[in-house]
Amino acid sequence: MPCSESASTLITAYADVPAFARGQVRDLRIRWALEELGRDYRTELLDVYHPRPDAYREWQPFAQVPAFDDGAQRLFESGAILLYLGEQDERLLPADPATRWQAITWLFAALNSVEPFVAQIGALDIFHAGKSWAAEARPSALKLLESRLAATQDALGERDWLAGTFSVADIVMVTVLRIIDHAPILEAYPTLTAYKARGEDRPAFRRALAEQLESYASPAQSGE
Ligand SMILES: N[C@@H](CCC(=O)N[C@@H](CS)C(=O)NCC(=O)O)C(=O)O
Repeated sequence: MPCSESASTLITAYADVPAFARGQVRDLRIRWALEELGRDYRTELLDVYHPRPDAYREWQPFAQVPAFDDGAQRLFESGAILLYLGEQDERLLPADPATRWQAITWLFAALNSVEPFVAQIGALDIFHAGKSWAAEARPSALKLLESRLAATQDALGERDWLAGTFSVADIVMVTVLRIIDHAPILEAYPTLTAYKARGEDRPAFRRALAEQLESYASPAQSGE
């Protein structure tokens, strides 16, 4: 397992999270990328239930995870960290300029044109569950999300991966699509469903997910 106490690459994650967040926290993206490379990393585990130490904001201004430090760069934002890792290895970001720019374009599209709509549904369903205004807002939020999912599916077409070959864009898009695992939304998009399953079937993804889940201090509680 690339998780090693002596590794020079450090990422932040949470020591524990509620059940609904397990397998969703964005350190998974960085763990997945590092697993694809077989690169050792260690984790600094923070407390999600209490304000993060003030000093942490000097590294991650929003006091969120993940943050990244390899001794050369201290970074935050999962997309930027993935780009940085991709620059170092064409298994994450293809060398051919046309393919590389497709991957970068889709990385931004996943973060900026799909994730906000997916996150909106996640917030309404999970953080605001049971509130009448959330139930009222959901149909229009769902409609917007569905149009983004349809467009993504059309654009993916027959390809296995967004840029034609696996890249950081797929790490983000697959983890973005996982955010709506709690609801039967993606099943109306068979090509995207198969794409997400292809990503989740990669040994590096499975190792990354196992590492994240194993790092949590307490077993998942039902109803958390
Ligand atoms: N845009 C950031 C989002 C990071 C983010 O949302 N982190 C969440 C966990 S997935 C977090 O730390 N939430 C706790 C908080 O905001 O206090 C990225 O992609 O790195």
